[in-house]
Amino acid sequence: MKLVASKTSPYARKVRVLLAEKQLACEFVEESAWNAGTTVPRYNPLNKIPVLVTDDGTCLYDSVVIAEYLDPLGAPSFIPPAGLERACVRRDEALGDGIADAGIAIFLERKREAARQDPAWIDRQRAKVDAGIEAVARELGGKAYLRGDTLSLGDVACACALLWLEFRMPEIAWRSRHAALGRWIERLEARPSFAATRPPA
Ligand SMILES: N[C@@H](CCC(=O)N[C@@H](CS)C(=O)NCC(=O)O)C(=O)O
Repeated sequence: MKLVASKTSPYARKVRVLLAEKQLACEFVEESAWNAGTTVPRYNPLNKIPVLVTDDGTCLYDSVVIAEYLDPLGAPSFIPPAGLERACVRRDEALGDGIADAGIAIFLERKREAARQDPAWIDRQRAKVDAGIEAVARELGGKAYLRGDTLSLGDVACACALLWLEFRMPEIAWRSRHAALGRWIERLEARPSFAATRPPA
């Protein structure tokens, strides 16, 4: 299989961490939907990465669907099999992805020329980012991981989103307000899967 993705996308990093944790062989095809002449629409009509192309040529998007497909392909499992535990992990994943969505909306708005930027839109997205970070901190509490002692897909998604914020919007400085989140993310960053998927400087 191959993964069509950029090295900076938080959604792609979530998938790349899963691939690395499960030691699944996967070719990395570096692409961005924003490149002139991008090939991403060949794989995803929505022109978004990541896309996982299976060995029989099936294109899977988005990252939530890719995670669903990858989880049973190798140990350890990052998604509980059923019930409220599974729903909570998927909810935590949605929280992480939602923080990334709001952060990226701000990042893109700020790329527009200053006179065309909408401060009210930026504030609206920033409120989601801030409330999302607070929710991750609340969910973690004093635990090792969001769901207790076991690393789950929710931790991976939230960590990828928070690390993306640090990479693109360092002024948010969430670590300075949330020491427990800082310790949690340091443990995650020490894992080879996170170390191998750091965005380029
Ligand atoms: N919900 C999607 C989000 C994917 C997404 O927005 N990817 C960004 C890169 S970080 C992208 O390709 N954007 C191109 C665009 O919006 O045109 C997922 O989880 O895969």
